[in-house]
Amino acid sequence: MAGRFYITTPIYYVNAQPHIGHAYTTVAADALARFHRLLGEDVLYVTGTDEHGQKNVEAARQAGVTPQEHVDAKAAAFRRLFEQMHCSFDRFIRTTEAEHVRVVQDVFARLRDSGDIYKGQYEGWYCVPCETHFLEKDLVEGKCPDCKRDVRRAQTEAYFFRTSAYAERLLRAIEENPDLIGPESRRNEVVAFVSQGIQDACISRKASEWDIPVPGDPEQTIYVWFDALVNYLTAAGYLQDEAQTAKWWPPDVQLLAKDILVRFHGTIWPAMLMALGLPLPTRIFAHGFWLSADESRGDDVRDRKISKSKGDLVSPYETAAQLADVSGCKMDVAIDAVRYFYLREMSFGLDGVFKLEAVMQRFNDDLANDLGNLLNRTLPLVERFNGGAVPTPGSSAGALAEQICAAAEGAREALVRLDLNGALAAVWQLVGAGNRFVDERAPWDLHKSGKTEELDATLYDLLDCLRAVGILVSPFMPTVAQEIWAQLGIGGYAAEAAWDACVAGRLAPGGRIARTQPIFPRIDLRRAATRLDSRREQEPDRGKAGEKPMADEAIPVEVSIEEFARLDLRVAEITTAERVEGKDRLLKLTVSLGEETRTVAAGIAREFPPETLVGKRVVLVANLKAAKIGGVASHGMILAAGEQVPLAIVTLDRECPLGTKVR
Ligand code: ME8
Repeated sequence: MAGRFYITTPIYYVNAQPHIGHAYTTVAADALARFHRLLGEDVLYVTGTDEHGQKNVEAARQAGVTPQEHVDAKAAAFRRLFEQMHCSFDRFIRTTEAEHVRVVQDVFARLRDSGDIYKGQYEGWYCVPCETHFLEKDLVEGKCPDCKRDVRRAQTEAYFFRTSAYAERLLRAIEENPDLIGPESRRNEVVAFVSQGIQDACISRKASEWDIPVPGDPEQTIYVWFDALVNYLTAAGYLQDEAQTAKWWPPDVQLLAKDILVRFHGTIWPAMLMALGLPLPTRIFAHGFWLSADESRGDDVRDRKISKSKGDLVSPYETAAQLADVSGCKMDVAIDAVRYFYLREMSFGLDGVFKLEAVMQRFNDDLANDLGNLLNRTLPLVERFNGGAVPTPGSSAGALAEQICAAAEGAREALVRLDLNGALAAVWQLVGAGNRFVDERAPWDLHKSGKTEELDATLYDLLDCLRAVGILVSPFMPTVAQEIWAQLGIGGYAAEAAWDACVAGRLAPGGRIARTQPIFPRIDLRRAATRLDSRREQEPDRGKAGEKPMADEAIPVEVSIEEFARLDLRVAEITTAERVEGKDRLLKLTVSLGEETRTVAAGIAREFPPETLVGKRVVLVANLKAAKIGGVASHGMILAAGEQVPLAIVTLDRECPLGTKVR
């Protein structure tokens, strides 16, 4: 009997906009989940959102909504993105769900009863943005070792989890199960971290309105990380349904990136499970980071990973929209192409660099020239030489049987090892073999010389190969797989086929193909570059950059308060201002929002000499889509009065902290 497969992603903080990094882990998990469904396994694939923590209270206050309204909207944005990215999660878990809150409190109470959680004095350092406590020795040059920001002294009564008691057992478990933590380089980091001696983890803090109360102690709430890690148990039915828990626990694969491996998923998490007497996950795998193109050099990649402040890299959906725009393919196909790019471009486990140009290049090379080409060559041949019907194979068919088996076997082995791009490489070997087969067999010559049986066998083999390719690509590109099957005239769903059907000869003869438009129209890369540039310029910062004033009719007569609230206006200080060569209206400004610094282009150079602007407190539209203006990558817009010509910069009439919301 086929087994079961439980796979998780991290649950994401709702204080960021969902971006490529979140989509990457969730798409990777989706491909693995879909693969295991094809193996006939019962799959539980869980993703979701991490919604407690004081930052949400602050963000909600600034947005003028309740914390619950705030996290509801943010969680919906994550869920929407993952659905748009064709992720077939079985459960979207949110830490504010009542059931989860109860499980967290029960787990806490159990561990306190067993003595694994105790009350003590906490003395150390606290990083507010990371919501993490650190010991003196963990700080890097006196700053937070994770985000490198200032930390503050913290001394308070708190609950501790006895992580230290599990260090030896954890090291033994890692040694005995080399697969437990991967890849190897990351496993070594965990071993080094645990071997140097781990401290007990502080897992509570002074009560706050938005976090989960410590059961029986109104003075304390549970630390967000403890709460978040328990999600994996909640989703498996732990302390809710014994049969469910027995079925799903432990997870087969837990995916995350390297940022949250060593301390959390590699140490506290397995120690918590040991303390609860539960089996450890089979594999915890930390992949690398997506980096933005201009930041890919150097050793320390941590703080250069792609994050919410990085303009057009933020939205995977936008990447797909751009791809659909320049290629003319369907949006669903573009989304699959972005999924393909993510999983093919980056070796699972290493860092990768994101460039839209590279997405377009792969679209042309792998999807249009290889896969699309095989389909687009085969179908017209079947129309021309066999009236659009799947021929009867005859005894000489099966010439691609070995290649089909090799691809299915290679991809299966790779996917079991979590080598997603290795699996795609194996499938593309088959696509390449199919294309070579067309050239070698030259069906047009077989037709000319009247070799009907050979011609039929050739056409059948090609169609049958495409059928198998459809199944093999379906974990990565589910819509494309279905398009391929539809064009081959196969009923049913590629994604619901069986992996075992990836053997030659399973295509029923006699069916009719149904050729439509090419799935992947080739992109003219030169024209695409121009088109993308103009698309970027058309979008934000109209007027102020002085390049494209907004048409009057585009200004709605009325906006609702909700529409207005979508604007994120913030107090900012101009820290540098310089002219842009060759652009007499443009200034390149650096503005500080307190914790964050942005570059902004503003079309105000004629009216406002740069030296008069430095030190001015202004109002920044902080959530304006990033755009390249006159060669400057601009992340926001400062407000100024005046239609075509800026007459005055909007400033503040008294002091207030940088980053304060303007309403
Ligand atoms: O850490 N490249 O949430 P988070 C690749 N709530 N993956 C990236 C990435 C990038 N540039 N940026 C983010 C948290 N990720 C906690 C997790 S789990 C019990 C609690 C992905 O929103 C990657 O999976 O900061 C990373 O581990 C995760 O998002 C961090 O998400």
